[in-house]
Amino acid sequence: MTVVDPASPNYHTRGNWMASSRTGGTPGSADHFAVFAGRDTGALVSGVSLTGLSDVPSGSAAVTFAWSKTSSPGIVTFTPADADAATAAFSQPGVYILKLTATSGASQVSDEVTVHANHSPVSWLAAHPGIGGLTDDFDGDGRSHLLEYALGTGPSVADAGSPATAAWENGHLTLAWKRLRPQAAVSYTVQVSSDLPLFRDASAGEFTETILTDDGLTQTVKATDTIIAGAQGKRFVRLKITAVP
Ligand SMILES: [Ca+2]
Repeated sequence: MTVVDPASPNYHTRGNWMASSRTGGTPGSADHFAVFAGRDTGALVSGVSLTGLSDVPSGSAAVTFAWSKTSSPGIVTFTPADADAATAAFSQPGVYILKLTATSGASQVSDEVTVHANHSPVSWLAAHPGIGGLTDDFDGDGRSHLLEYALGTGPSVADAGSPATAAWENGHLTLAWKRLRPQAAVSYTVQVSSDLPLFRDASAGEFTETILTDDGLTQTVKATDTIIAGAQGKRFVRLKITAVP
């Protein structure tokens, strides 16, 4: 099959295609000026890469870009603030709404992106001066500072009980815990055992994951065992938390 677009005879040439924000356009020819600030993402406060995209009708004036903040619990530093590709660093954790404005002649368009910025273990320690290092336990509650960071709990307030809650639901074992939103510098792995004390990481698909709550920075997540309890011998479950270098 041969498709010919008389309005754009070079449509088949690499480089003549443009991102389009709507269907029905002509290849190689943007029908209106548009900008995309990128997909919402998790990040560390130390910085995140932003990649803006723009769609510009041929013959338009040169495009300039400007990053700014729409909603922000802290200070945002853009490097540089006048390019579609930039990095943003944050003065504190929080949910930030950033805006990319593109200007071409008298035309101006903008788009927003939401960034969920969390501490890294290092910046978390810096925000809690005097408590020691990641392996210390300042409040003596049995949780190292790495665990306090990963669970979103306070290093100066003794926490009671287990940070992960095991339960029995409709014949399936479940484990629920609070975690930082993805892209924080820590990983959470469900481990299983049928023969204590030996545990192994759960296989892909062995547990299904449900997010119960999400406040923008932390989530409560529940992992449900796909195996029906009683269909095999004993089964134990636990949570492993590891710092991601
Ligand atoms: Ca604590």
